Amino acid sequence: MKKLVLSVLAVSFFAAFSFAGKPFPPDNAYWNKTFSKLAEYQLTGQSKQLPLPYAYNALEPTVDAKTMEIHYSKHHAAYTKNMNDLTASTDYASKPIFQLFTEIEKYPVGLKNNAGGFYNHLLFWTIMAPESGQAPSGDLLKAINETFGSFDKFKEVFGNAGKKQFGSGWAWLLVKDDGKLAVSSTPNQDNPLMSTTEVRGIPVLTLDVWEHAYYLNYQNRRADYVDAFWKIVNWKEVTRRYEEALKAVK
Ligand code: MN3
Repeated sequence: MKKLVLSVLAVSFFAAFSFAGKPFPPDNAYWNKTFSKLAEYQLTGQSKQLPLPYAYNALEPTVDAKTMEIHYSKHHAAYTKNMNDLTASTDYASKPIFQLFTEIEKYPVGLKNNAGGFYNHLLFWTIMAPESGQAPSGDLLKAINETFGSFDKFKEVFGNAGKKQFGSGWAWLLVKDDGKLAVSSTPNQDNPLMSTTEVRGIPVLTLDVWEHAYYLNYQNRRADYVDAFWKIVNWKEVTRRYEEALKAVK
């Protein structure tokens, strides 16, 4: 009897959420539909690197020109080429990579690593800009304050996600399916768009904490690199991405 009541409750619970047009918890189909509202949904496994939006030396002294050049022209170029090679002559060559991410366990691990590397760096370049004293404002600042308590507390939480990620990986600020912000970290080239990632959502800010991103200038001092990162965040672009993500999860 107790079991029956629980089942009825469970059915009503899920039915209630399904009626709202969104399965609970959000499934791969939900995420694919949500991602399809983003401009970057047009990216496929055959997409190429976009031009870097600034010169190699534009982020100095936080990121030195040599690091930027190797990072963009060697590391990011290699992920892109490998992704292009892996998807060429497959039936998913022209599928959006965001769609592939929503069911990434179905594909070869090389695709996860290289399509992840392709997209994560593409996003990373856009959310940095030459030092300009920018800071978040408006609805984004309000959401940061509501979620983390203050902007300083957010920087601490995000910074720790990057500093404490063991080995290579990324720190993320993302918009979850409920429109709320969250901070997370992922190993390797994983990201919050992937079905294999625990905290799923639309990333709006990210930081590469692979050694290749900082070793020439900071050597083993990853924490110094993470702390310096705030000087070159392109908050205008993060805000644009935040607004786009909010509309997509609605
Ligand atoms: Mn990198």
